[in-house]
Amino acid sequence: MPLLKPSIALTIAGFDPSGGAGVLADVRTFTAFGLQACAAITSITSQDSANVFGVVHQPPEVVRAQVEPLLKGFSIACAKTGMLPTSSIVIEVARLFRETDLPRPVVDPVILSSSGYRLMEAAAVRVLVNELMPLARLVTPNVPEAETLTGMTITSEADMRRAAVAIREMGARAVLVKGGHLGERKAEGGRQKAESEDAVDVLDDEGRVTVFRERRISGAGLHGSGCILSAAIAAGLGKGMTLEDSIGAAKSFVLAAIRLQRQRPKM
Ligand code: PXL
Repeated sequence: MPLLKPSIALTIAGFDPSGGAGVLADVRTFTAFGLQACAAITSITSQDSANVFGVVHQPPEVVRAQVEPLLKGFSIACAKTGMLPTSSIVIEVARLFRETDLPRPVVDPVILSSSGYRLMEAAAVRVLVNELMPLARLVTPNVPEAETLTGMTITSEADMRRAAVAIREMGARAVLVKGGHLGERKAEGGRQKAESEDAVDVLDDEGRVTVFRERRISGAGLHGSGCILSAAIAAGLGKGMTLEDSIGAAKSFVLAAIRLQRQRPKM
């Protein structure tokens, strides 16, 4: 019987040597979903699972040079972008998606590391909005990223819905605002206790809104969970699943990763 050719998934993202985030997390996720993984690196970071110590961003032509041979040799079923640190890299990556038959990517707008290190230049955020967002199948900001993108303050599920609409109006076809950070803020503030028990993500897909609600795992913050989620969503799309089902499966996968991590000794 002929072997089925695996579908190929592409990530364009940063390199985190600890493996928690960035291309290593993406490749692991693609592989877990049964896809063959390809990766192009935008920045080499130096970090452990708690802190970022430094970054060396790649020139845009080096990013392009990594992707171009893949376009010739492979048929890519799905793609995601992660850390795109400079305006010139965002412009180059947008050109790649605009000018080739790469599938519309899942764009994870990585701005800050969980420890607060800036992973994207301020000017590059506007370029991402103008150049890459309109090409995306889905944009996946967490609450602080959605606040940066919109200039809004987000403190409730209603705010998340409004932010999703605002980001769609900037040109994104679909937006998933991830509410994990909202729960943390509320839990810290001790207000609205009942709502803080739930982790809420809001999907606005061309105006169709779906709310994903789960019990919040306190202190769940898994380094790289945003990377894993966006890679898993891209993987679902690459396997022909709907966006909604891809997000549902991706969320289950991230939850399993959080539970697994809790059983592991700290690095
Ligand atoms: O989790 C965001 C993220 C994405 N990509 C890379 C990172 C991080 C966080 O540290 O290092 C490469």
